[in-house]
Amino acid sequence: MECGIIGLPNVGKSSLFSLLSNIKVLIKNYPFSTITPNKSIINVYDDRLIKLSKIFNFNKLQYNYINLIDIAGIIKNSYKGKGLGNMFLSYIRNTKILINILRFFYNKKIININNIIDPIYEKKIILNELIMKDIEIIEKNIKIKKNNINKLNKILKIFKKKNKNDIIKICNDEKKIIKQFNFLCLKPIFYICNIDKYTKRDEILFIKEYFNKKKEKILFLNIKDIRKNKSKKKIKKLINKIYYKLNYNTFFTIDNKKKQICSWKIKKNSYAYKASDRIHSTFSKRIIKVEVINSKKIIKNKIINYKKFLSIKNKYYIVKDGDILFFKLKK
Ligand SMILES: Nc1nc2c(ncn2[C@@H]2O[C@H](COP(=O)(O)OP(=O)(O)OP(=O)(O)O)[C@@H](O)[C@H]2O)c(=O)[nH]1
Ligand SMILES: [Mg+2]
Repeated sequence: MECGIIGLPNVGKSSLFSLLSNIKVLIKNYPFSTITPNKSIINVYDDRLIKLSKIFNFNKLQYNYINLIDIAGIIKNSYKGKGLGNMFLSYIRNTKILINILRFFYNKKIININNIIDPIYEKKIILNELIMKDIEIIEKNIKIKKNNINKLNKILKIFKKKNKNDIIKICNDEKKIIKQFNFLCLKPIFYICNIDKYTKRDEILFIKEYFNKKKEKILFLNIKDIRKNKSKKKIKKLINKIYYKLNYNTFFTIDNKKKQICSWKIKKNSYAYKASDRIHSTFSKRIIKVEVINSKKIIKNKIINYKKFLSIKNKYYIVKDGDILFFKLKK
């Protein structure tokens, strides 16, 4: 699974999942209503795809998608087995990216296991659980391993200080050693504050500033309200927003024979050879060059015969969002 929704119990994780996936799931006003995770594939609507298909008169379109999993609530000491125990952690380990929902709605009828409304506090609880689980793994390895003990001890010391920037730094320095661990706290997290009509503007600004200072991504959503006034257009927009917050870019490929356009997602700022790997795992070894035109140019000028506008780049070309790529490969 690629993207996990995490957070304290009863904060609206399943509500967001249901909104994005259009699947009915158990949404109840009690903690731990989700036990078995909900999973779904979410199509990422892209109007460039429609516009391109009209210009080229193609009829086969392939949208991008996000593989989403809605995971059980985490509480203090979950890493030791409290609440629903450790189960959720193995699901998190199999994700690449996390959305952490933070409660910022005041409705007193909805059980709040914290008794206070404080997104920063919630963020810290979750991050702490992830770090604690990582610490447990490092300690286990120190016990059973003979190699790299000194380095592992050094890493452990930094993890115990629980400063995420320092953790990221040591992990960058010791890439080779830490690779095997797939640490939970290193997964990119994007935060969603679930607000309601009682959440005040200045509170939102305060939280926004806090996250901005830390260079962390945050979005404020009234999930309940969006669910009530379900507008397809709004939901499509929201999925798009989340897609870009998750640090993806889109590139397109064209198959003239099949009359097909495909969209592909890649991490922002990826090289062309990485993009070619998305199509087939042997491509990155065979790529010689890539021909590029951005879809914006085609759409703006309604260019059907794009061939003379293609620019030739090498395999280290950094793919831009909306690029149409033609990979030239060694036989
Ligand atoms: N007032 C208000 N209630 C909400 C909002 N979002 C969710 N709820 C309510 O909060 C309760 C919990 O919602 P869920 O989506 O099940 O929360 P969850 O995080 O998946 O909970 P667990 O699976 O138990 O961890 C439900 O009664 C929802 O209707 C919101 O934005 N405002
Ligand atoms: Mg749930």
